[in-house]
Amino acid sequence: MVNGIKRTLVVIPCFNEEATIGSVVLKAKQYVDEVVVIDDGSTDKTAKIAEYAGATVLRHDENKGYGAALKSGFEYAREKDFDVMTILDGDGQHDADQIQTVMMPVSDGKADICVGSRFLDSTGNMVPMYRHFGIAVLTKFTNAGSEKENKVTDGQSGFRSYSRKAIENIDLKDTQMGASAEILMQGRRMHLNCEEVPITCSYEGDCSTERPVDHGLGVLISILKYFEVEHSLLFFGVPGLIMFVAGLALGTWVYFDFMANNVLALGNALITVILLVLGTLAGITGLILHAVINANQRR
Ligand SMILES: Nc1nc2c(ncn2[C@@H]2O[C@H](COP(=O)(O)OP(=O)(O)OP(=O)(O)O)[C@@H](O)[C@H]2O)c(=O)[nH]1
Ligand SMILES: [Mg+2]
Repeated sequence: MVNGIKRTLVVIPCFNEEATIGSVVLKAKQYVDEVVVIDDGSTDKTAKIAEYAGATVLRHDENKGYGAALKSGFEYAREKDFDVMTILDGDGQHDADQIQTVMMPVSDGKADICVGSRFLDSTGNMVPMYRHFGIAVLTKFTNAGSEKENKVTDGQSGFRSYSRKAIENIDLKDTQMGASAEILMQGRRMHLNCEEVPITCSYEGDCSTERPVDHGLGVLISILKYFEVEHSLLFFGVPGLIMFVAGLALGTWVYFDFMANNVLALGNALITVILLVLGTLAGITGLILHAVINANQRR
């Protein structure tokens, strides 16, 4: 902050975006103090064009993934002491003229994370049906456990703003496309305020650089991994308890059947043992993970 004015940064993660990056940087420059392009090991002229258009370029020697590019953006914002960081894609799908709209709730101190949503106001948005469905499913998972006011309609949007508090506290682990969900899930744990504003997003000529099914599955696995860590007791404990109770019920049936007919139902007896062992193991795993995570957080 200089003389009470917040210092603003735009970060653009890029992998081979020479066709679009120049115009995105030129537009973005009008709205913030500095534009940084994270060139994620591009093999084309992305870095040269971005520099020429007036961006600071940070290069990864090799392609490390979207999440790794975001992580570099967060690190830069921390190092250079920025108050507000806005991230948008370099492939031209986002309209850089909407930077102010996305930045506003954060600059005004109303939110720590502001998500530009493709689904709040559908005018101008042409999200293909299958993507719409995939994003809705992933957003449902991301929102699980969030308070109502922090739930989002577009958990996969890459157009977002972050406050200084978010910049200082978000510590990304996911190096790939799961990063967008991880940020929201971390934000929830840290009680960061989350808001949404409507944005447009272009799908002309399909700008995606990854196959949508791989993309979706990767994100889902990453959300489940985070959920498993965040809610270890629930994740392991509930299935463990269900298996244990089912084992007990089946075991009781096997016992009474044996007493009545003097024949042991071997198959059911085996299933009983498996259910009891798996249930116990899952329960113990949940308890241990829960204790370790709690101890870590207290530290
Ligand atoms: N796919 C991909 N994108 C990267 C990577 N590193 C940086 N990016 C940039 O991240 C932004 C988003 O990537 P896209 O593949 O367009 O993903 P998306 O826009 O969420 O997906 P679509 O809605 O399918 O277009 C783009 O500006 C990419 O250039 C990477 O390793 N892989
Ligand atoms: Mg894209």
